[in-house]
Amino acid sequence: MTSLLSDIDLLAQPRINWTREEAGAIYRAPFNDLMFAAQSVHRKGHSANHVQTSQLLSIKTGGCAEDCGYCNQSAHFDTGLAASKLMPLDEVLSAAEKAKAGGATRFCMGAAWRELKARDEDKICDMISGVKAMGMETCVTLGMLSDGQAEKLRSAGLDYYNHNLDTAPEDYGRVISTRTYQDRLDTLARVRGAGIHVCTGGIVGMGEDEAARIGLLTELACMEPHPESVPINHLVGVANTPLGDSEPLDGIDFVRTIATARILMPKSMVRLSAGREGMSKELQALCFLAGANSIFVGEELLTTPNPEQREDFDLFQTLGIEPMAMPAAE
Ligand code: SAM
Ligand code: DTB
Ligand code: SF4
Repeated sequence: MTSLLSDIDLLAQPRINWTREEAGAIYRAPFNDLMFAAQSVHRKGHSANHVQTSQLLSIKTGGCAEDCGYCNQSAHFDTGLAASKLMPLDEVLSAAEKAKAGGATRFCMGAAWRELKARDEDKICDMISGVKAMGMETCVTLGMLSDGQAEKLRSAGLDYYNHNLDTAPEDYGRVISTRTYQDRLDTLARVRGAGIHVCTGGIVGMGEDEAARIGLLTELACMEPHPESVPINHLVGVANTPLGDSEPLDGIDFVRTIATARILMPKSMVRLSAGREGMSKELQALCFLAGANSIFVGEELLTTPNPEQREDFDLFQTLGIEPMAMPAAE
């Protein structure tokens, strides 16, 4: 076994000075060694059989000015998706009530924006405070933030801000041209500075090479402190987007990505995010064994399908997994 995986107590302590060589050695370790270490690290920091559930809502769909090569919502590609205006508050709150009744503990509101504009700030703050008042955790993903906006969102009751690095810095230009990696890091710094929990991860299965996956994981694992929440998305291929026809990532490589995330960021929640619709229950079970402990529930992600509630309930039953309870209010 690589010496990097032999001391579980050491691995269970977060560190932020990972090198790509170390991350690569973990990623490429014999599968059984990798899984054993990932599950051992997982048990040191998390409950073995509990998985957190978040539910997404697209509060503003389509027509986005960015050109992310994977996205259904970019105005640069003709995906056939109808664009909509910002959803009214009452519709957002009734969707949150439904999500809560279905068992989700966090409600994540996503807008297809390049950045949050001043004219929308108050409306978003009302959505956050309304969802918070229901006792759910709140999360939004609204694109880039400028000075002062994160503080405003935090005051409204925001718990998490999602903003993904998506891929390794050297792979970024292949995927997105309308903003830089540094733009993303700047927004994440604003989120962190305002005392909001950071949710950041990436997408795999968009034709990247193994080095790019390892590079993404290393970037995330060198953030200080580690992001509280790390979504690992598998590309949901969308017709007429530049990356829509990418070859799906081999399942074992996907599990290696999850296991490496778990080991590099031992205390973070690792979310098995987009792409579950195309995954067998055996592959999802391996992801949980590798240390994934969060999923998106509900039949839709933002604009693409997610497994039905019944299927996820059956999966949890089969595996003896309990959904995590709502955390106590802060
Ligand atoms: N516009 C905001 C932004 O990009 O930060 C928020 C919404 S955006 C849809 C949130 C994230 O969803 C992206 O960063 C990307 O990682 C993920 N995502 C988008 N389209 C996807 C797809 N087709 N498959 C998998 N993940 C996707
Ligand atoms: C994240 O990492 N994945 C979610 C959430 N953060 C916002 C979004 C997945 C979107 C999948 C494509 C769609 O449904 O449009
Ligand atoms: Fe816009 Fe976000 Fe889609 Fe990029 S991922 S095109 S920023 S909605």
